Amino acid sequence: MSEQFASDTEFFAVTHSSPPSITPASRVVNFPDPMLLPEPDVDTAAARIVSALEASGIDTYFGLPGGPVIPLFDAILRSPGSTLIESRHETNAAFSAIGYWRATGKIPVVVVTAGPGATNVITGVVSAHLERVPMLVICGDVAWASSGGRLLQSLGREGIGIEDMLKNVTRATVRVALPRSAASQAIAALRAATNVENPGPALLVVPIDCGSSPVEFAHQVESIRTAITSQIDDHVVIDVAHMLASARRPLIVVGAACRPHAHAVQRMIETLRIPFVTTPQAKGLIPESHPYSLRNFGMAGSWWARRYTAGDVDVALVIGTDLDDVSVGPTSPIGPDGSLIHVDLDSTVFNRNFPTRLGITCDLGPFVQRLRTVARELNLFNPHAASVMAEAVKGSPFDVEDFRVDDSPTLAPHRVIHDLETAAGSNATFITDIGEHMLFALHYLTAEGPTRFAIHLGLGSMASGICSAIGHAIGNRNRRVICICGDGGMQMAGSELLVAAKLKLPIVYAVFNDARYNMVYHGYKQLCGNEAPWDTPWVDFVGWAKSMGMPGARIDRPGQITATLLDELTASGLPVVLDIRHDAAVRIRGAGRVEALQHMSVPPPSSRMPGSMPPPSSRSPISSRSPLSSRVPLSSRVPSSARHSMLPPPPDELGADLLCGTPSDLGMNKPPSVR
Ligand SMILES: Cc1ncc(C[n+]2csc(CCOP(=O)(O)OP(=O)(O)O)c2C)c(N)n1
Ligand SMILES: [Mg+2]
Repeated sequence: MSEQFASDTEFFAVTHSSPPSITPASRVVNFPDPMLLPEPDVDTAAARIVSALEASGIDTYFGLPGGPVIPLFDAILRSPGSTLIESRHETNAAFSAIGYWRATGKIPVVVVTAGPGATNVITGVVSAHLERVPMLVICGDVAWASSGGRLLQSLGREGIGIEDMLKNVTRATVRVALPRSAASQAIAALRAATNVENPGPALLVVPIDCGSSPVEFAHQVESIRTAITSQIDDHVVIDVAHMLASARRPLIVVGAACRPHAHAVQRMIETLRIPFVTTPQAKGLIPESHPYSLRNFGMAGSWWARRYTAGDVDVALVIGTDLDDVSVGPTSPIGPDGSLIHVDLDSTVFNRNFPTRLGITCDLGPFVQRLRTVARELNLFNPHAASVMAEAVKGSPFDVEDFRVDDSPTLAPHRVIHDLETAAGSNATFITDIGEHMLFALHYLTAEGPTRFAIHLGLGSMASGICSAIGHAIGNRNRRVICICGDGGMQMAGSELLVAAKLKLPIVYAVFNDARYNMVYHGYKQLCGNEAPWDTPWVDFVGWAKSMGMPGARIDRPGQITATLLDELTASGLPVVLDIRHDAAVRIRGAGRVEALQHMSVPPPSSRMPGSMPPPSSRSPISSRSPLSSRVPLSSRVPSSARHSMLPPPPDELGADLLCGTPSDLGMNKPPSVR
């Protein structure tokens, strides 16, 4: 068992004879005793693993078979409670698994074979790691124990060394060494993946000789997880409530880690009466039509968010995001002399791209609930924020205000988004892939709840959305799933549509077809002043869909995508491909990937240099588990000279795109057309 797991001290193992001394709390997860499980038909170690996982709530496996992993696939196929989704590529399996988890909250298992199966899955595992998606990754392996010779596809130390390869991106790496311990080890890996403080992928390697061995005896172990008790220091919460209530221009930044607590965050915002933005990955977490919503911040951020943050926010409460470049975009969530309060379970996100005035390490749900309660009890709310916000939202939040009625014959991408949104109906979930098309989805879609929008910007890998859409559709068959993607992504992962067809998932794939890597095209032109086509011949995606037995339609006019069209196309229950010939020259001003890369291509400002940070005593994050040692007023803890905004660029570059915009556009109600 890996060191990572061995050092994990929050789990307690007790025998049946000694009842647990720990009081189970609401977050306690019980893992089964492998010995108490019903005997599977074939009691190989692999079958015991599958039985143990089934008893832990695992019902869906994503993967691709191969020789060394065959005992596991056999066990899954024989298990009545387990469903196997066979993907066309291992990383796509992991992306689909991420989507399944997002749609259901159920832990997925990804099963791959030794050698290329394991190396292929890595991108998807990294994505799950960065998005903190709990996931068990099972790799079959050759019979390494009999080694000393040379074996094709060996994942062991003398071969590929998969444990070393994945150690940075997994919560545990566990190799089954004894058939009788296999089920316990699988549960150990699952436990590490579902660690509530740091969820993510965990690796279980099952060599074929272990997996196929009969198991007559297994250890009797019962595990009980202790609850996390996030003891929030009330003095901290009261300080935060006062700061927000008395701020001149306050802001709440809602990140993706707030997803399980969306309702509590909304109620806290309503009590404090403070405008909020969501990061791209949190888009829709609180309905974007909410009266305090400035819509999404960061990449392709709304003009409401950009206008509001252009005015030097003096107190920002940032919850559940690392404030990376795509979460923030061209305007800073905090003004030069403002106070940034950062709340996260992971304290390593504090004081990175922006100086943190106060870092609070805690469970987000209890924190926002406590903040709301304190604000209500003390009757604290911000009386000015609504009028400050009213100024920022006088103009349109959209880059092209009248995008819904843009009848340009060349078919503007923003018009496509409107047509899709209207045709899809209020029950749809939109998932976007990675590329220029995602900027239009982020900017122009209005997401009305936490299940209405998904983007996988942890890694930002092409194909992530295309495959995640499959997991979403498996997880909730009552929702219409629309995937916005590019022709490049489709060429990379389009074969996964065969999986959706096999499962009869009527996902609508809206392919923004421009016969090129449009995001790279614009980026190269903007960064290097040069043009390269990065193109492919025009692919006829309707014909391509037809060749795989799926319906499709060519879209080249505004208003062509309607509810009737989508109903007709999805009537067969198969996935549908829309080949959308849009105008690839249309951009959203500023706030894109290209602008972020431009800012990264120059040395960081001097304030970012070592030595310019605030002294450690004044910038140490405060853990909710270690009460504040001093009661120094928060406003005096960080010298104002040290509270520069480090990223993004200075206000004079606000939202300006070299090609199509200037800061003076900021105050305009109707930004000029970008064409
Ligand atoms: C796996 C992977 N390879 C490369 C990239 C870099 N990249 C980002 S967007 C993009 C172009 C995507 O093209 P397409 O799917 O056609 O979308 P478009 O930008 O044209 O809308 C590329 C190559 C990436 N993000 N992921
Ligand atoms: Mg393209």
